[in-house]
Amino acid sequence: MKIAIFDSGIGGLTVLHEAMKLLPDEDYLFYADTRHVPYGEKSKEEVKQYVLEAAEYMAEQHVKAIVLACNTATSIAVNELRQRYTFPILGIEPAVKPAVQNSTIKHKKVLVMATRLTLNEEKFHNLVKSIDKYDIVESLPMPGLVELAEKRQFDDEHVTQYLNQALAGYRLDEYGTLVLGCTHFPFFRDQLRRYFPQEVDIIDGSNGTARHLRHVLEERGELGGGNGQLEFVRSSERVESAEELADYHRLLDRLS
Ligand code: DGN
Repeated sequence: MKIAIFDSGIGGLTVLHEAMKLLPDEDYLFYADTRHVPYGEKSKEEVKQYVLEAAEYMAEQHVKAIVLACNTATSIAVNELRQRYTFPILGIEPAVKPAVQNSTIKHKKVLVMATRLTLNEEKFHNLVKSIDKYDIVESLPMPGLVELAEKRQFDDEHVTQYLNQALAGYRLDEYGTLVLGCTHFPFFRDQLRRYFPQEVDIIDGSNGTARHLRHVLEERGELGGGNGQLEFVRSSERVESAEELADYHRLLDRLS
């Protein structure tokens, strides 16, 4: 049985990449809902519908777990999916807790970058409320980074143009930690790095999610049994073309 890793687009590859490093003896199905990407600017109801449809497809593929490698999908649909299925459903959410601990020590603030939908959700507000005692957490939607990633525009020219505009007016030396709260954003880690002082820690949840996955499978006695086989699906259609498969492999290489 395989592990399904889901995202609206290529962001989930950042989690798949970590999972493959940590759990090489598994088989993986990577599902990208490319027909409906981006989720971040859509309504909650629409996104929930898309995620439920995708989960139905994945559940039919004999998976032993589904990882929602998408902060937006997690905040909208993880609870409902857990009620529907008996196998584990894992999610990802902005790493606010470690960021607050880290920034408090430094007497600095936290900047959380994510999609608008994630940042507007009650789940995020409750998370921040329970942790942010000194009111140091700020958030910034970065929809342009999802768009650039989906268009494979990783070059400095496009990215710099967007980041200059998005970060204008921010005193970036006031932050101690930057949280990448959207799985698409680690593709731009190096470029973001250049904007922030060296002491700013940049964190994302991909490694933590992979470790959580290992823990859950271990507890259930379901670790291993595969050999790193990878299969890609786009909005419930299997990716067969050599060109598209090569694109996914190039993206995974980019994360190495
Ligand atoms: N990668 C997704 C996330 O982590 O929220 C969202 C991307 C999108 O569809 N806007």
